[in-house]
Amino acid sequence: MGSHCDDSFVSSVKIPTIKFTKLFINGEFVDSISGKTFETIDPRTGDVIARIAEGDKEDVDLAVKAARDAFDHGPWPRFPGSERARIMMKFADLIDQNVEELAALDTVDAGKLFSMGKAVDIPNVASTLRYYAGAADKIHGEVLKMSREFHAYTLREPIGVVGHIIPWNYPSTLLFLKISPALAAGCTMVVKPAEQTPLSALYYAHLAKLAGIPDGVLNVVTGFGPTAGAAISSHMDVDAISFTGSSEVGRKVMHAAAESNLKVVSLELGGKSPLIIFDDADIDVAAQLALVGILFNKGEICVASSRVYVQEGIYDEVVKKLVEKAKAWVVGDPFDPKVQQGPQVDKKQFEKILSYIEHGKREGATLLTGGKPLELGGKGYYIEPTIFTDFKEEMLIAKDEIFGPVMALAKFKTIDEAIERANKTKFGLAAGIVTKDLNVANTVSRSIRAGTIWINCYFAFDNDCPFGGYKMSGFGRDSGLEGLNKYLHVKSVVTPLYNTPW
Ligand code: TXE
Repeated sequence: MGSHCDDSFVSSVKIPTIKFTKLFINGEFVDSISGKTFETIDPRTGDVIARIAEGDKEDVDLAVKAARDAFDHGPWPRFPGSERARIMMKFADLIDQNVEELAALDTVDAGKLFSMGKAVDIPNVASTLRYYAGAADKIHGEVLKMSREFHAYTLREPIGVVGHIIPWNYPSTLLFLKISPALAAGCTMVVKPAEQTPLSALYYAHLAKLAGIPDGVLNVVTGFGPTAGAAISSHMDVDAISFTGSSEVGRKVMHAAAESNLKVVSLELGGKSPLIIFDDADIDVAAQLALVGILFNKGEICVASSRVYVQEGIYDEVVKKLVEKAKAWVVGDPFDPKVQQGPQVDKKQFEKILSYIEHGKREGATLLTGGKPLELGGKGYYIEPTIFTDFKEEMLIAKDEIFGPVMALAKFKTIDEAIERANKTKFGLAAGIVTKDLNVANTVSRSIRAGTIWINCYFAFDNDCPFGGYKMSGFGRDSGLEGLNKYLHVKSVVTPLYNTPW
């Protein structure tokens, strides 16, 4: 069921006035060439927040041209790394000075918790910029030990013009996981935010200009995937593309890259991450981890622990705790500090999640709690925390990424059974293990095919920790120094050691 907050709640937070609604190309806010605009919607009410410039292929062409000129002739890739770092540090300071406004933009646009944005998401964005600023003057190759009499070394050079396509679930975090390392590397870029959440990206573009990022280095084209997004992934003058979104669109991006200029591609796609709880776990801690693992950010997080496997000895107790906790979970206006879960991002996702819940019932899984939309004043896209049990990996609710507050729970007997069932998925983004037994933790972490394994924790992200997928969760890594390397080419330079005639 999920408890819900009083609908009469009135936020004391000032809802931001929307200052930036146009494309940001070559350091200027401009209308789209067609003059078209689209609506961005507040998922708390379904109301229109603002009309945003709708970029298309011609606008992408202008943005790529600006990025190309800035890369081929501008100062950014030619600056010493320390100068890029200085400007990036200033950008981070400006973000710190605008935390409330940025957090509020992501709350009205995506339904994200304001308290979380203010305390975690937006400050982390500044810290990601600082992490990569710290690396900007430490980008170097190595001297090679050649087998003949040559002196040889490698250089690491910026990959060029990068296209970043961003989803709506973490409009700030995912934007900075991509642009921060690319900026540090000396690349120039065209960003397309998701059509559901364009507001904060335009605000960040304004701050980037104030920080002194030269014109053309960071361009933002708002618009839709099949038009603006596709124009970036098929552009002949974009050298690399970094995409986060659905596996279905990831495939299209890769196809467009192959059909155009074979640009470098990295994809961070969906997940169906397992959390395995063993008999020796603390029951309350395990239940809390499992619940937060699926309900955090209303389940709109690619690493959500959407399949939970509990060992038979503690299964009944964990189920009891989980249901109690799910019923006490507070759903409501994301500006209210008491609220733990806001609305789903839009009507399409809301309906998609409800249709998966109906599938779950029809497929024969047992609905333990939740399963319905929440009527909060008759408005908004709120869904009850929902738990199904007795699922089989063949069911749609266990196969597909639902991207909502819907957990599939099952009982297992042995460690081998848990490993086999956890790996029975086309995805491989993350997994969690709860146990006090080191041997069990080590065995399971090496047996699960996924890019991140959390032992006795969940969502433990860090700037230094590479993040990405196995299998259909994609390839390439964001975050950490791996996340910087993807924006760098390695060049080998070779010369005879003793001026030997060649
Ligand atoms: O994603 P899309 P949608 C998953 C999640 C969700 C599902 C659908 O399961 O329910 O995807 O969400 C741009 N060429 N994830 O439809 O369409 C689009 O404009 C180039 C997981 O919103 O993949 C947006 O900017 N770009 C995920 C971005 O791709 C295109 C986060 C993502 O949108 C395009 C989001 C095209 N042809 C959804 N079509 C994660 N891994 O965290 C669309 N886009």
